[in-house]
Amino acid sequence: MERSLVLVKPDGVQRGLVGEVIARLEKRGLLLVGAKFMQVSRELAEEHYAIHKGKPFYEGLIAYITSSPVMAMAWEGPSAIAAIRQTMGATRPLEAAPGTIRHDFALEVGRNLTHASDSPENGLNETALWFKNDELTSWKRATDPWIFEG
Ligand code: IDP
Ligand code: MG
Repeated sequence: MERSLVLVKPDGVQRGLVGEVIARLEKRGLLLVGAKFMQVSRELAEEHYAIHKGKPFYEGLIAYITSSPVMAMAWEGPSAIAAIRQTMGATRPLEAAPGTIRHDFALEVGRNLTHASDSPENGLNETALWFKNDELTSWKRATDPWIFEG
């Protein structure tokens, strides 16, 4: 099982797409283990996007992610990292495959609606950055054996 941080970023919240994102991940079979609706501080934004510091879009990215509340979630599943990034689509919406969230609802890279972790290691690190231990729930879903083969 892998774990990913998922954010519905401020544009997704403002546009009423929180439910759409959750519905797609739920229907895919991924398991929700944590969620909170929150305003992102500059400090958290800088830590989360530290890898992008110095890039031309960095200041705009920090302004974007702190501009309005986000829906922060932790999702689990087998190969959750690849599955969730596939459901989100490519970073640039015009390169995202039809049927993905970024294809279906976005046009510009700086307003691409969602964040998802890009490796199992970052999935654990990012969920630890955004959630306290007691904000994550370990649970068995009744349908797990019908979705998870192992
Ligand atoms: P990802 O969100 O698909 O993992 P990253 O390359 O990690 O993509 O970039 C993080 C976020 O930074 C993107 O989702 C997007 O919002 C923003 N971003 C990336 N590249 C650009 C750019 O060239 N211009 C504006 N924003 C960008
Ligand atoms: Mg990324």
